[in-house]
Amino acid sequence: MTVLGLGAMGTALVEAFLAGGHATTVWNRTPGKADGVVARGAVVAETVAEAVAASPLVVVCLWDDAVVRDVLHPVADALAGRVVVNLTNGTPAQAREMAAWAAEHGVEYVDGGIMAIPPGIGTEHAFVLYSGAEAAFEAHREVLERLGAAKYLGADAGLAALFDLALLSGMYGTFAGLWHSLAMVRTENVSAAEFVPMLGPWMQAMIGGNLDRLAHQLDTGDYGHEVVSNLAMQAAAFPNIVQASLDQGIRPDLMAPIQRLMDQAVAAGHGAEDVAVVVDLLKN
Ligand code: FVH
Repeated sequence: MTVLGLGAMGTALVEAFLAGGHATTVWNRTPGKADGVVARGAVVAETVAEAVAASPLVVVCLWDDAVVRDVLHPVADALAGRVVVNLTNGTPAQAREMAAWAAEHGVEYVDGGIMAIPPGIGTEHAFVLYSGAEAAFEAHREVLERLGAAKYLGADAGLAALFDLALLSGMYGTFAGLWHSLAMVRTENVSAAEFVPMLGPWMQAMIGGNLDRLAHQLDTGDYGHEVVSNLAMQAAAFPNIVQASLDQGIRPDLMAPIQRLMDQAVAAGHGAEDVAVVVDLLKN
C-alpha cells in the first residue's frame, strides 16, 4: 500500500505494515523523514502522484483536514478506482465532505480514527475506528488489522470521526480532572509521586467501575433508580472545590463549568436523581 505522511503516526503505520510483510510506498512533504522506513524496506515516492500510482490502497495520515485536501485534490484523477483510508484527525462533517468529494471522483473513501499513540500501533492496545465504503474496507481489512484491532462502524463516513472525538473527549475530560487535582495538592508542596497512587484506584472505583451502570441509565432514561449519591447533594458540595481552589491560588476554570451544569440540573428539578442526568442537559 501507499502511505502519505511520515509524521510520528505515519511512520508508525508504515513500520507496522512493513513488519507484516506488506510492500509499502511512502511520500512525505519533507523527504528526509523517509530515511528510517526506507532502511526497513519502504519505497519512497518523489511526488504524491507517484505514490498514489503505486498502490490500490492509499493510507493518509497528515496534520489536518486542510492538508489532506491540499495533498489529495490535485491527484483526484490518479486516485480514481483506488481506496483512500484517511486516518487524519477530523470532524464528522469533514469526513462526510471528503466522502462526497471522493464519490464525485470515483474514489472509494474510508475515514478512520486511530485510538492509540505511535508506540502502540501494531500492539494489542491499539484499535482503529473506520466508517465509509464498506466493501473497500472489507477488501483491505486484513492489512489494516496490522495497525490495531479494526472496528468498522458503518457506511456513514462521519461515524469514525464522531466516535474518535467522543473517545478523545472522555480522555481530555479525565485529564482535566487529574490536572486540577494535582494543581490543588501541589499548592501545599505535596509531590505528584505522593498523590498519584491515590488517583488510580479512585478513578477506577468512581469511573471504571460505574460505566455499565452509566450506560444503563442513559439508555433507559432512568436516573432515579437506586440513587446512592444524588445530584442535589453533589451540587451542594461542589462549590467547595471551586472555593478551595481559589483559596489555594488555583484557577477554577476546569471545574466551574461542571458546577454550572450541576446547578442547572438541580434548578430543572433533577436534584433527587443521579448526576448522570447532566448528559441529557448537554444537548443544545
Ligand atoms: N501522534 C498521536 O499521538 C496521534 C494519535 C491519534 C491520531 N493522531 C492524528 O494523526 C495525524 C498525524 O499525526 P502525527 O502524530 O503524525 O503528526 P506529526 O508528527 O506532526 O506529522 C504531521 C504530518 O503532516 C505533514 N504535514 C503538515 N503540514 C503539511 C502540509 N502543509 N503539506 C503536506 N504535509 C504536511 C507533515 O509533513 P512534514 O512536516 O514532515 O513535511 C507530517 O507528515 C494528525 O491528524 C493527528 O491528530 C496522531
